[in-house]
Amino acid sequence: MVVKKIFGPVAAIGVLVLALTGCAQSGGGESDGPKDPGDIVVGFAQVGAESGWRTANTTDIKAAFEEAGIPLKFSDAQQKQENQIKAIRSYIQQGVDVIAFSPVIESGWDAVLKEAKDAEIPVVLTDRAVDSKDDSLYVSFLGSDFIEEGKKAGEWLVEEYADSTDPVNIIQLEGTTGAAPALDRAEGFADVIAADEKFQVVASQTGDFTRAGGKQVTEALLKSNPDVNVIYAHNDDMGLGAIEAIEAAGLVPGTDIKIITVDAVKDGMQALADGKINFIVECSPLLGKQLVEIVEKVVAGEEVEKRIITEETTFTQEQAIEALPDRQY
Ligand code: GYE
Repeated sequence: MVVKKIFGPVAAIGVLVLALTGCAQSGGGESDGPKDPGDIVVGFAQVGAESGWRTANTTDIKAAFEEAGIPLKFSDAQQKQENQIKAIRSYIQQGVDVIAFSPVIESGWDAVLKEAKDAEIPVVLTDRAVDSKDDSLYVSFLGSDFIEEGKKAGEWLVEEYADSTDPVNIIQLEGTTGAAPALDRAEGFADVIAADEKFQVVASQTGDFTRAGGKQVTEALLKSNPDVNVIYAHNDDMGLGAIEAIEAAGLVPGTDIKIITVDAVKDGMQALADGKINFIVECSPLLGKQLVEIVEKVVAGEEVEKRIITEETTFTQEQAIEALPDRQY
């Protein structure tokens, strides 16, 4: 296997190109000449519409393909793996040139990815990873480093409570069970807070990345853990749901209970600016342009980077106030 380092195109949000492995399969395989954008067909199997992040991601991907003049077949799996598998199988049957998808959970993809490989249809993973051992089942994986995001959340917390020796009781609102961002954001956070035993995750439950889920879980967990100091939510939407539950319990979010979230979508940033959230780790949903670039290269038979990591930052209240007017999503 050839492994070369390459420093590739820097799109709006910037990319860190880690490594380039092997040669991409070329799609379809009927003609040798370069394809017109209008003749390329891409099938995209989206997770769902569970969060502000997801809505921004869908809008960005659709807009990027429209701008590139590449027809996009789009399906929404409503957060169900079986629906995504069905959509991918139908794209295989239709003989699309490239399949892209954001796997709802990490496991269980080998069979359908093998079917795509056998049909010589290259697959691009966007946003979330699969746990397949065989990385020849996909040509590229474009998205964030979720472990790093969890670490950034933990680092802020350690810093925030640096001068205190009292216990810090934390409720964790997990993303969709088995999803890469839920597993990795929990792992990165746990690694960092393990440095000091005053940090205790007293309860951790899934809110499925939705606002309603975050609210419902927080309502229940506040009753069993009245002495909670911090809520760490794996995305803004669950944090926003938690705010509603905290206020309904007669407490002040951001003051009585500190809140850390991940994403930095507009509603989250507004709550941070308003002091209801205390810290947000950014996760960019703007993957459309880079996905188009990958598709164009793959179809042209060019090599593509195997892993492209999105560059991200973090926001405090002051930084959110400053960034909000120009925030795209
Ligand atoms: O953080 C969350 C969404 O996979 C990075 O999914 C994505 C996550 C995002 O529902 O809001």
